[in-house]
Amino acid sequence: MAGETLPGTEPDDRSDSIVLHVDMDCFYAACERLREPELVGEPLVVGMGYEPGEGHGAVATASYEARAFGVESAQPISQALDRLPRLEDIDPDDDPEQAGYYRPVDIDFYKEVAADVKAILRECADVIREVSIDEAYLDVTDRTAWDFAPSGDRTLAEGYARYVKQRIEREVGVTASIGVAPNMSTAKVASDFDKPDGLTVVRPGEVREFLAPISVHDVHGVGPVTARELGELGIETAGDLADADASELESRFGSRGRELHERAKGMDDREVTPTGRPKSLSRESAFTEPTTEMEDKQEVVRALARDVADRARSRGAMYRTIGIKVIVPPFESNTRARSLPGPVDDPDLVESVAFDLLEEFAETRVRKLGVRVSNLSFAETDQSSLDGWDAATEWSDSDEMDQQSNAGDTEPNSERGQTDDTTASRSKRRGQSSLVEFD
Ligand code: TTP
Ligand code: MG
Repeated sequence: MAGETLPGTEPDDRSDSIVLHVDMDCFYAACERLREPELVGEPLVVGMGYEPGEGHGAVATASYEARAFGVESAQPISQALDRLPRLEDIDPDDDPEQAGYYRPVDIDFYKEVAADVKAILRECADVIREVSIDEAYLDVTDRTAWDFAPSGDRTLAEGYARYVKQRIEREVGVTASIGVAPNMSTAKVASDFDKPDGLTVVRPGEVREFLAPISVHDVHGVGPVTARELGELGIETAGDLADADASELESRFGSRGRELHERAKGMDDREVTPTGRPKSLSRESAFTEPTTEMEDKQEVVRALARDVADRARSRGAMYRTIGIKVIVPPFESNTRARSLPGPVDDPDLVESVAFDLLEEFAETRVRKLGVRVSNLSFAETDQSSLDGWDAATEWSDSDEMDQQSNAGDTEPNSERGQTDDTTASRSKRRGQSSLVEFD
């Protein structure tokens, strides 16, 4: 994106980004507890390749109560059984408090639960990047702010994260730990900071201080070998790494050395991008100062429309829905979209539909504008393998921009715009179901 500044705008400065990293707590065990509530609060081990009554397999996850007995992920079940005997195996005289429950992995059920969680996450964020069955990054920059809430010492971002967390717990019945930070790698460390059921917020000015005490093992990109080599240099924590001499690190570790140094300082300008094939293509741009001038708005929308249409063409994507997003200060997000009778590849049409939709905002003071094409179809047919993770195709069959605009009543800081198309954008075609790109 560097060097692509649009007229009248400046590229987004991401130091004010708000990224959530959501990681479910002892996820497989939490799923088992959903259908067997008597397991809540008990030591519980979920085993891969495990069969009831047998001793083979490996620990996929252990509840926090089982972890207290020394049971860990990837441990052989036989070793876990030494530390935490199975309830049905103990003698009647033995203390049942010193025994636990064992269950085999049921991945299909866990994917269903994950799909429910991710449907909520999609409603709560403009962009979501799922990284595994129980983990995702959310970009919520346009949904909330780093400002403090009027009543107290919490940021609006913290309140928003709390809302996301509560929705997951209330609607699905499992708990998540969430890290909130201005970038992905810090958010990841933050979600792990206070597990389970944690919420850790690292404000933009606090990143370096927050990271300083963590072990280099937990710095993104540091594996066991690098950690050992760093240890030999007396570098044990992210703070040590941040204070180390960058050129020395570079001579020892090559260009990675500089990268690790930056990560340790909390510098990470990666954008949250969705995984796999996009379900829509979009681009947005912020004005240096909010403006009411229609000419300025049109100029930006024209450039955005051209960019989006070019990208669709270069990816071989046809679109059936064209939409705009209008952010009114401070964070009121309005989306409008119109569907066409069939898929097209027509840059002029993107511009003219976007202009039409913009008319409604002729008098409005706007801070940011976006253009999106969605309801994509691709020239080649079966792209499902590009989706990576299976569940990605399960948890969204509707257009993200529409979802945003029709989001639930309790969503804070987001004005629900009306689209003039909601049903036509519901696409269930495999391979175009889940992913959205807003860059
Ligand atoms: P994690 O998020 O690493 O673990 P977790 O959710 O069980 O526990 P935590 O509260 O610490 O986040 O992994 C998510 C799920 O992936 C986990 O429930 C089981 C599965 N998994 C495996 O099958 N094998 C493994 O080695 C690990 C680490 C996880
Ligand atoms: Mg987890």
